[in-house]
Amino acid sequence: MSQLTIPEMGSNSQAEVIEILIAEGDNVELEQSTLVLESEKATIEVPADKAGTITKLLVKVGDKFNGGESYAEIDELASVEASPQLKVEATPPQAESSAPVVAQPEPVKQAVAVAAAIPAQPAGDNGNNAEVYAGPAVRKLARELGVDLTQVSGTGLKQRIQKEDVHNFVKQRLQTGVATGTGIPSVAEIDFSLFGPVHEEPLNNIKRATAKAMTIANLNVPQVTQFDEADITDLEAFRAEQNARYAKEGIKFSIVPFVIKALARCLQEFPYFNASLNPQGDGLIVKDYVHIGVAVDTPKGLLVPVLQNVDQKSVTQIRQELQEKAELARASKLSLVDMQGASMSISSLGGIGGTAFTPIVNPPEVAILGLSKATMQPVWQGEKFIPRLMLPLSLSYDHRVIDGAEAARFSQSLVNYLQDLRNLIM
Ligand code: CAO
Repeated sequence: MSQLTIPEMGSNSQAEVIEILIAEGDNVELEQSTLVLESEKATIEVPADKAGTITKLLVKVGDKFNGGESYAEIDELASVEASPQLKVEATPPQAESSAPVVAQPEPVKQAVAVAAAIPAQPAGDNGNNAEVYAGPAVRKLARELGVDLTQVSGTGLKQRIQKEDVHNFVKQRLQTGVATGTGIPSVAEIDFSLFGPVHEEPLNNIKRATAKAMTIANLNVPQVTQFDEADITDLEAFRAEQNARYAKEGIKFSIVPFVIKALARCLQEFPYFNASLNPQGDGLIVKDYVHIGVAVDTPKGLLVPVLQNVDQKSVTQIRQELQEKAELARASKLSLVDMQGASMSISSLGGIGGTAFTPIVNPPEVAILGLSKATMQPVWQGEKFIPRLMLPLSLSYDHRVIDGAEAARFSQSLVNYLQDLRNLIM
């Protein structure tokens, strides 16, 4: 039994296996590409130095080689051994027709010349694409774009697949997707003047930014809304007391500052609500601060100033800050810094009306709380219905980060604090 070996690379740096093009049981020809290695400087295709049937793979993706190591056992059909010739392309990949220009150690430079001179050899992707003719740069591009090379027609010599072929394939797929409704189709353009008089108004900057942010949010975040109700009858009585107490100073508390305070406590209890997905989507950035954004309806559109460190502030301080920030928002005087860094946001439509709604999570936040109008409801108390003031809560959350059960628990915890504010000091 013989072994396939990695040719000497003449370099001190290691190369990592990024693709295995053969499988056990495959018949390989001399010079057929078997592995793709990636070093700091180049992507390298390793040709078979013997022909035969692969009996055992000794390699896996991620393994690192210096050159000279065995990577497969082979039952040889032919005894003629070829001197190993690496096919190398520089990173970033160069055009298929031009030789790479990065500085390479001597043996590799020779191999580049050989690779540029010979026509492309058949090479497969994980054993599935045995008849695909493509160089490493094209394969790399296909991997990055998620293209299955067996579906791409090559326009190069001997149907070799070029980079342009991959780009054209992607372009065509996108167009086909739109035509068949499998992509994101744009809304049909309609000439409304056919139906009656119309006029056009431009969107201001705030509305345009909101439109963009909402599209990004809806396309990226799989969201669910959990509905709940909090009995705020006692909170309302307390609020009325405070309003009477501060009436001379012209200070008035709405429900919102109390909800912000209770929400801050929930964020501490449920840290994944105070988190963001990392850019790779494989981890969470959990925040130790508690900042809450509050959506403010302004004549120019929606703005969301952020109240910082609300966990460390009293309801009185939160009320004061909310009033100031809402005034700044309505006067178009908020700075960008005033609107950044929220842990999560609140959108209150309670002053207007409605029984519930589905607020849209504003990524990278993972949740948003909607408040609707509190109304007197008959609530069953074991023996009879009694009138209670019920506040509707609509909690939208990013289902990639938060499970439904966790959201229900978060919502119930908020209900608990709002029903009895004393829980906040426990
Ligand atoms: N139930 C019943 N009444 C409510 C209430 C609720 N949930 N929320 C507020 N109210 C009452 C207030 O107590 C106040 O009544 P009084 O004048 O009799 O005291 C009145 O409604 C108006 O309140 P407000 O809306 O001016 O003040 P607020 O503190 O409740 O809210 C703010 C502040 C900034 C959140 C609010 O002014 C605002 O802009 N809301 C709109 C937010 C928005 O557009 N959201 C949609 C974004 S898209 O998701």
